[in-house]
Amino acid sequence: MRLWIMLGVLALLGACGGGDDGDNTGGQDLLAQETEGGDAQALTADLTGRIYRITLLEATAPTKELNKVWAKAIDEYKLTLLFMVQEHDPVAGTITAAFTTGVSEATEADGVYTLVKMMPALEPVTFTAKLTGARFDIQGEVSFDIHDPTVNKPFHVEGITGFGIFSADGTAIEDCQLSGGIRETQAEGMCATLLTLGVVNFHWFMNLVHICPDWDLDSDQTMDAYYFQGHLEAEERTPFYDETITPIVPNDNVKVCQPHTEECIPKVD
Ligand SMILES: [Ca+2]
Repeated sequence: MRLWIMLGVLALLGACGGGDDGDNTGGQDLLAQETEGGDAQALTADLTGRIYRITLLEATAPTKELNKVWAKAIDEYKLTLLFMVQEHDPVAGTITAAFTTGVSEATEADGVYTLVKMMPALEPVTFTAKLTGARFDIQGEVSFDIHDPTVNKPFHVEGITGFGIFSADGTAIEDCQLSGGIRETQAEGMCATLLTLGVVNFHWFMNLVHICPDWDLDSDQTMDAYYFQGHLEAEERTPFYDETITPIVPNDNVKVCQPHTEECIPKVD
């Protein structure tokens, strides 16, 4: 199960009324959480060089309906998202970290998947975070590229803000809250392989299910991006990490859709 299939399922669920309505307010909800979550535990570990694989990804907007599908893909190592701490400066209270989409090699026996190796599939994006105890706050806004074999290009998530909390021993990220946006123009040229529809233009699909841009990323009073919000957990998997960049093998079937630039029609209740 790939990410875009999951997003497709998400959209379908939303279209069928199975999800919450996602009363989005841009990054305001997250900023409120950031303000409240100040009681970080102590951090006793040096984080430099540690690699974390995301083991839980749960959307809180626009719907929660997809989280079980994500859990399965992560469990099977088909969805590999990685945080890497490149430098931890306990005196300055900062970390320099990187994010990338990776690919995993795993074995399966009786339905149980065992990781063999992980490799980055895209050049990691580096960001800095302020460290308060075991809590890190991403400084400014960052952009991540996420890719898997079911899309024709990485989808670019920008305007990302958020925070997370390491376990005291540094072997896990116990909670991380993130939000960001995907521009409508990115979706217009994106072909995605959806579980029920095959290869379709993602913008066409979003319009089909009346999910319209709900975030004004460039503050020009016109909605231009889809707002996503969620939280994740991660565990350290440093011994299984290979720094060799291993691009995801393109799926030729994903390249056949046409651009779709029609205007989104919001759903009328
Ligand atoms: Ca705008």
